[in-house]
Amino acid sequence: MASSTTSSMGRLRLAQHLRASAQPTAVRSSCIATRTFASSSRLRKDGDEPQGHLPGHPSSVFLTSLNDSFFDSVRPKTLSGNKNAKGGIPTYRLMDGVGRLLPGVTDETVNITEAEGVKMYRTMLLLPQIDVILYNAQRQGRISFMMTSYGEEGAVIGSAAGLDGKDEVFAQYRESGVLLWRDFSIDHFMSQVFGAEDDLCGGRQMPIHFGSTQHHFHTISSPLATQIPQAAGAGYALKRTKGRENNVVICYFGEGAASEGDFHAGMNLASTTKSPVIFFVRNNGYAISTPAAEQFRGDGIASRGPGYGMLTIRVDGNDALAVRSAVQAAKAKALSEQRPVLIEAMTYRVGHHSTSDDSSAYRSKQAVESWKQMDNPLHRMRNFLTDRGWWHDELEEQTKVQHRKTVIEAMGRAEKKKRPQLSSLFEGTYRGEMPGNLKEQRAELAELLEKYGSLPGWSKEMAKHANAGKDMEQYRIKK
Ligand SMILES: Cc1ncc(C[n+]2csc(CCOP(=O)(O)OP(=O)(O)O)c2C)c(N)n1
Repeated sequence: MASSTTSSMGRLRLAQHLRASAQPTAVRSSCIATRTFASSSRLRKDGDEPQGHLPGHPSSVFLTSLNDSFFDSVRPKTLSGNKNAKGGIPTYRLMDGVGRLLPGVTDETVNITEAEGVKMYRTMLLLPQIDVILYNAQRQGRISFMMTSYGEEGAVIGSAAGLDGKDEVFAQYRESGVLLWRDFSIDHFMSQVFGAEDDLCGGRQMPIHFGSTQHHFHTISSPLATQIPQAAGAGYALKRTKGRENNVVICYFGEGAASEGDFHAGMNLASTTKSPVIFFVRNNGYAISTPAAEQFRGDGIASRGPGYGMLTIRVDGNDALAVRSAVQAAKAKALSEQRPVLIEAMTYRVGHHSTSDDSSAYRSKQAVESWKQMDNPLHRMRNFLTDRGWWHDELEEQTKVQHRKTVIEAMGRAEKKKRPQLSSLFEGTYRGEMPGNLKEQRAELAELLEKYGSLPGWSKEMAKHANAGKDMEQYRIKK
């Protein structure tokens, strides 16, 4: 029995030897290494063996303890040895809750001029003025819909300030501050919201669903996460376009949108194509009425970045200066390393989700009030500027009064403007010949206008359009 076992072992070894000698050298040596490891593995402790031989992951350390082998979190390298690290992904910030620089942070670290700091704060102050006026306008039935930026002024303006005006923006809907930072005129803003004749999107979009080619701001889509794969594609296009080597794409979305399939598709696409895209997630605590704690079990959205092999940073979204620095650094890395970067900005949605929402149904008014006080992005920026002698109470008052006047006057002008002529509804989507189905729909509308156009409701609506709907007459089907 013993001798037959020995001889069969001998045959096995001979067969292994013959197989190994028939293989290329690299494979042969890996077989030998595997046998050596197998024979001495009893003497080793978990983790001793640094080199595995797993297809696709040769550097994975081997463990034999099941308990140690499961994991549900990732830790940045910088945390090893940091005694304060109690777990969780760390957050980058420069200012404390009232706008003083943190120990170790100097003006050189912040690296901002008076002009830029003041422009940031002025733009941050413009957002709540627009918000309050348009929110009320919606309540009065003057516009159909509105979404505010309350509480997220630091994340939006800080990120805009970290970019160049030609970096491509793919926004969700709560980032109109990026356009304002890029000097999008308040008249264009209002024309969009009121669907006026001179709206850059031809009056076809819901209010605050902006788009502006000149400002490199791609038109917003309501279905969540639509912009994420688009941004990945645009990033790939940028890296292949001569003359755009210094530009990146920034893609904004909420933590709620990160639960969409398109989030995963877009992240993986940007990562595998090594495209210079900054994925900027505003984690504001809610997706309408669903709190973040009920949306996912991982450590925020930042924990997903390493899963896509993506450089990732979590930043205090209410510290506009930290957000600006994080975006600047992310842009530099995205360009020099040709890879996407994920930024998770931790903030709080102070306003209702939209004019179709009443947040008191799912959170207490006291909680909102306390978040408004705590780490308020406007207060922190104001204190930072005031400490340097760049801002004072009088300027604050003047700016608020001026912003209010500018917004109200622009709203008045937009409200008086005609809507686009009706036939333009069918134009602009296709460059060449209009498809037959659109022509049919246009003819059908022309017929309906012929039939009902003189009724009071119809004629009142038509009077709001340029040409009062007369441009549609040419599309009636000739009988
Ligand atoms: C595909 C899709 N599903 C659902 C909605 C309805 N919806 C609009 S906004 C929103 C919440 C989004 O939350 P988040 O992404 O966190 O952004 P926030 O509004 O908080 O800024 C939902 C569910 C939608 N627009 N599109």
